[in-house]
Amino acid sequence: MKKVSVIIPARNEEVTLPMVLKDLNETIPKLKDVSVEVICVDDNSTDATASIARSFGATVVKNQKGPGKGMALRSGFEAATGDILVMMDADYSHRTEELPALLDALKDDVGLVIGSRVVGGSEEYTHVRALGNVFLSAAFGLCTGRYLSDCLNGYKVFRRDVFTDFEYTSAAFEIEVEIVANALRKGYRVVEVSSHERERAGGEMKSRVVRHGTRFLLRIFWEGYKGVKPNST
Ligand SMILES: Nc1nc2c(ncn2[C@@H]2O[C@H](COP(=O)(O)OP(=O)(O)O)[C@@H](O)[C@H]2O)c(=O)[nH]1
Ligand SMILES: [Mg+2]
Repeated sequence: MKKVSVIIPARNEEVTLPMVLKDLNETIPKLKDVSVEVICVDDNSTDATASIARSFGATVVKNQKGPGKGMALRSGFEAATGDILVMMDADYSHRTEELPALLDALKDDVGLVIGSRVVGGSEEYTHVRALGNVFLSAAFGLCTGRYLSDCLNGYKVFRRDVFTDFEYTSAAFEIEVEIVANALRKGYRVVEVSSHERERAGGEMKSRVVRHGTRFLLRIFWEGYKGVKPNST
């Protein structure tokens, strides 16, 4: 039986984390032929994030690497023991009921499944964020030759070796780009399935359009420069 690790990075998410974990605990029994562990990566939260995670039965991992979603995810991936890694946000924007479809799509030579908000829609998008996402996804396609509608979405499912076979360096949100590039380098097929993003249900958004948009773009250039053909690094 395959094991699935669900990794949720969470910094000061006491308002929304209970909703995510409640839904997840309802979805997990419906998943067929897999065992599941849930890992919440806390990051010096000053609120009840860690204790809430424990109260729902999740394992709490402390991110010791430094600030940022990328650092948090890398800490969580290192602690994960599953064959399949799932990453989703703690702000209730990703729907656990979509998880079966994302997991189903990870078959044959598919190594990474991305939930696409371009197909499923987003309540979180402002015009600026929507435009930025289109621009950055196009830039990823131009730099790597693999055109995806929503490579930046934080709802992803991938095979363990997409993480373990590489030395990750992303500190913040740009880890989204690094994961996709490494899946391509493994020679895996990358597919997208429809995903509908809800608006953050409470708490405070951590991403900033200009700062993180710039980091995304630099990372896209860097990954394109390194090349994404199998065995190119
Ligand atoms: N542990 C940890 N989680 C973070 C950090 N920065 C962002 N996150 C988490 O990453 C997820 C996405 O962040 P969010 O503010 O919703 O940005 P969005 O991607 O623009 O929607 C949330 O679950 C955040 O709590 C961080 O520095 N540490
Ligand atoms: Mg969010």
